[in-house]
Amino acid sequence: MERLKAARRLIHYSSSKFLLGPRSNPTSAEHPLRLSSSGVCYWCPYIADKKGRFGGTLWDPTAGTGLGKTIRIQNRLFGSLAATIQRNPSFSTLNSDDISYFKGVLGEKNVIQDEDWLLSANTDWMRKYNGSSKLLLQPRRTEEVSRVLKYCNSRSLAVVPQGGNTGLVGGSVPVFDEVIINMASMKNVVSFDKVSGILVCEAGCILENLISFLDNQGFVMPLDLGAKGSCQIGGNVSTNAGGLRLVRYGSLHGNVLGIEVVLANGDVLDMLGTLRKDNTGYDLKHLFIGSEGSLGIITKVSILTPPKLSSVNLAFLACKDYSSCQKLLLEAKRRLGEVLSAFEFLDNQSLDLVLNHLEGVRNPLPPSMHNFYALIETTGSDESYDKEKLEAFLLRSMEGGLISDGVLAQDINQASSFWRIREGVAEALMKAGAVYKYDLSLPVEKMYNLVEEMRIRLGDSSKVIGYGHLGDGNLHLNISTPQYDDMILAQIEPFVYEWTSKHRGSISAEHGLGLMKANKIFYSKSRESVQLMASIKKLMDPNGILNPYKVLPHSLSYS
Ligand code: FAD
Ligand code: 2HG
Ligand code: ZN
Repeated sequence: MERLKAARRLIHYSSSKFLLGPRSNPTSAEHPLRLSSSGVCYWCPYIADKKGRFGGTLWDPTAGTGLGKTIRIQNRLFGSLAATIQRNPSFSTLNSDDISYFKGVLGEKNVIQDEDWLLSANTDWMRKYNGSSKLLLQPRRTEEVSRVLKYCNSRSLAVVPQGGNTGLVGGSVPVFDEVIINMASMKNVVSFDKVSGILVCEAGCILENLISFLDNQGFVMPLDLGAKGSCQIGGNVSTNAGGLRLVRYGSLHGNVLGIEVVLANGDVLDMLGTLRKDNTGYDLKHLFIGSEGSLGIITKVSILTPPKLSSVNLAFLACKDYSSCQKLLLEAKRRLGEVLSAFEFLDNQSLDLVLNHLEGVRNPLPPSMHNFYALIETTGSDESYDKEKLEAFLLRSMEGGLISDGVLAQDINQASSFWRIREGVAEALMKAGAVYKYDLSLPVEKMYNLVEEMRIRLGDSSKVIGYGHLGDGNLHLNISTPQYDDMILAQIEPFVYEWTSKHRGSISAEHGLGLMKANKIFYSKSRESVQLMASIKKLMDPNGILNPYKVLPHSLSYS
């Protein structure tokens, strides 16, 4: 009887069709870092003041700027397990001549020393990582990036390339006093070819602006993620961001046709090709895709964009257990095939978190105990065919017991509200308290075992939630606690990395290694591979000025 009601609900919801433009962005991940007079950030759960008091633990923003000083990795600041990193003693410290030089190249107003601005740029989206840079530069042209890097290299001044600063592994902020090179001013679309769908743009273009631009041209961006309101295409390419549509369009290694990049010594590498096929030697652009600013600064990108298709449908579904989610994915791949454009999942603990912490979000399903939820999106060119296909799939899955309940969005507002649930989990976690974040690639059939094992390990001390891009085998395991606690961290790590490694997974599916996982790389890569990476880094950036302490293990980075 219940199943019958649910089936009726699905049909009822799907009775009027809708076309989706780019989604509105209620979840803009912009992190304004506005502090109220009480020192409470409007966005974050932590207390902060300008002197850098975070989470009640004094953090001295001036610490570590001198030669040989050490700094505690901020994500572990809250406990005694704090790892320490030494500032690379071969780096110089900024002086007034440097500032004058930068002003000469960039103009006075693009050389930023404003304290509030720097406080924000020194702090990552999660407010876990805090650097102490005294300088932020905003180049407007490739040539300016080139002159700045050439100079920094000659002076051994370390730099951090920064896009929208939405990264989740501490890669986009300085560790010590590195100069921040922020790409926000390079935000022009260079060209768009309506025949081939090839977009060429500067690295600082905000993803959401590109999505809107393409929508007006009748095309779509092959990449979409919850941080689209703030993240930049240069940051996306540098992290090889995955997101919500990878299951359909594949990774940026496939969609990016070319890049322009400035090397540590200031040389500009023009690889801004717009060809789909080009087998002339090593395809060097791939080195930079996912290199997290450690090999060069990406200044332009050329990307292949598919035409916008007229029919988009989105279903929000409940499943009784993880095994049903898995089977549903398999069925969706088999039966929706060419129209499937997203397959995301979240557990009921993730949904609860969103409902409890985000305003205006509601569960589209009647209150009932479901353990898992899936979002299935289709994108195709034939409305009636696509709808028929999806409905047949949903009814069949419901009859087969894979779906316990579900709704199909009937207009763009409903679709946005469904997406808001999924995209809002990261934001809800921030509001809930401290969070330990793990971004793992695992065999789909094993994936949720880790969440369950973690729950057993941690007992009632924390909330363990699992969600992510099921269609890509990517689990976002998050552990939410009232505050950071070393005892809890010691229960999580290295267990989570060992478990992942044992199942031949990846300890970073899509967020990168940044500072958080630089020393963990061996869980997913062989010694020989890491050694080769270190040799490439040495060759391309002999002074190690580009995003130091990130990506590669510290034992190899500045030897
Ligand atoms: P930043 O955070 O500024 O930088 C990230 C890294 O790239 C740093 O190492 C930085 O040094 C380097 N970098 C930035 N710009 C350049 C450049 N021009 N040249 C060279 N190096 C550069 N990630 C996903 O993969 N999938 C998701 O679904 C996803 N969802 C998210 C949702 C939310 C709410 C948030 C906050 C984050 C999410 N992320 C996701 C993580 C993050 O948004 C992505 O990693 C994004 O690609 C980072 O872009 P950015 O411009 O903010 O880069
Ligand atoms: C997402 O898919 C992001 O929502 C963030 O990659 C994941 O918060 C996370 O762990
Ligand atoms: Zn993700």
